[in-house]
Amino acid sequence: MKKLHIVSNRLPFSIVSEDDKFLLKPSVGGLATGMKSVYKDFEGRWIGWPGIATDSYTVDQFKEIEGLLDKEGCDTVPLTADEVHTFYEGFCNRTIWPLFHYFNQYVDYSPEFWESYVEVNQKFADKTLEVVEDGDFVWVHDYQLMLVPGMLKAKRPDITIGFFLHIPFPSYEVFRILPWRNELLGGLLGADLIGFHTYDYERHFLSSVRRLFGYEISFNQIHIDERIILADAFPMGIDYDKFHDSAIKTISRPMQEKSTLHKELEKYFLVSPDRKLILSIDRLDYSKGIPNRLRAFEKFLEKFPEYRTKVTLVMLAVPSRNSVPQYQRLKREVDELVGRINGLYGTVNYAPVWYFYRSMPFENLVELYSMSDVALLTPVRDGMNLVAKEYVASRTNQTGVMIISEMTGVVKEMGEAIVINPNHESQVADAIKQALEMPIDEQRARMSVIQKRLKRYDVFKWAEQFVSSLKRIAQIQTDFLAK
Ligand code: GDG
Repeated sequence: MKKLHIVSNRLPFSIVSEDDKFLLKPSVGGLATGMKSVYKDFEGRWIGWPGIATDSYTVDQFKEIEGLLDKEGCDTVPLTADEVHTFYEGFCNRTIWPLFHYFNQYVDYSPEFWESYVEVNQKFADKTLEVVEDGDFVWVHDYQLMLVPGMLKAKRPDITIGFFLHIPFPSYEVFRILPWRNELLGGLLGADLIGFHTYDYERHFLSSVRRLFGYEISFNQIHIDERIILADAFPMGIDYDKFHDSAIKTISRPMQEKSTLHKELEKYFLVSPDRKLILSIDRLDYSKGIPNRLRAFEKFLEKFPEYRTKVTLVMLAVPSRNSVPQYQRLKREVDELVGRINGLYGTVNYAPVWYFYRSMPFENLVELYSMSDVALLTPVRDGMNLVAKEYVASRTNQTGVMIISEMTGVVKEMGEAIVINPNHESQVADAIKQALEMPIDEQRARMSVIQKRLKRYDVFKWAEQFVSSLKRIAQIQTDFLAK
């Protein structure tokens, strides 16, 4: 049987140590959920980094960790602390991430970051080559591993390789800025199927291929000598039922069994029945547009004073990439803005912004989703934005209003939401008012349409469709060579 292997920067487990023993904690993220449904069915392996630097452990300890992962079907790519710094924090998060999110001014062009990216990608490719057998399928994920498809194809032209990019692919005028643009593109073209969240990203990618390499492209197929490569859009979904069912459970739980957060939220509404909550959840990342969101909320309170003391913005910002200077600066900026707004409009029993700088357990996340009247998501760039989909899935009575940035991938599936330009403060302020005043019938009409769409195309469907396209391209390739 042909197997399907997954290659991603992180394995779907994190390592925890308890009483001198190591334990594996399964990840609950969207990728882990979607891939589990795929790689178990195809008896493949998952190749990736376990999230810890080898230098922090003894050889025996690391062997023990590898052994535990092996039992779970995972093959470990070990990285040293230095590699984590130059590859992951370096080229991935200080070069590709800002460039692909249109933050040109943040891009670090250090050649040592690039060299490390090549070396580490080679490590991932080598580990994968140890695992693959004749005719197998390999699915490589995301911007950390863009060279891996090319490295695999060079050694094993017989395997079928898929690649999925979770972040935007920028327009050619931005992509061309990168000194190593040809190498990255060449790496991607080692894949037989290249997937993006949206058709726009696919179009940007094809335009870069055409302009940098001049290959023949017909519709979404690239022809290179004897090879046919397919580019396509696969908007990633979520585990819809998991969010929906958890929200139902959360709401129907008796008061004494509710979490502290839930009780606090209920108290907030008790003070005055016309109080409203606006929710925002993201990693603390400059692409997520958190400062502009806060400024727009401040504008809203300034423009519509009747809402002061009645509306609270609950803002969960999950710590992320703290070692990168731009993230440290962003943290200071957000702290300052929250302080300013609360200082200006707060009263003894009212804080305009509830700011949590931490991550929360899944249960609390669902409580926030299901108890907030409005979701306000204003990324200045975002490949997809799964939070938006999770909010929708958690609205069990179909009320709630989504305000979503036009710069996200998810907006393409949310035409019924209130769509805003995240840089237009007064437009966002007006959108908040519109959302808060939207009649219940209209909320339900809009929400139920989005819900149906997201339920139909969930993360399992997404994975299934990618894999069936991968099989299809393998067949097209075989037929083409047989002609
Ligand atoms: C990248 C792309 C693309 C957040 N806070 C907590 C928590 N989360 C979970 C959410 C959601 C996930 O993290 C965030 O996903 P996003 O899609 O919103 O954003 P990125 O992390 O930037 O993801 C993005 C995605 O890849 C998939 O392709 O959509 O565009 O940038 O699932 O629920 N989970 C828990 N506690 C938290 O505090 N448990």
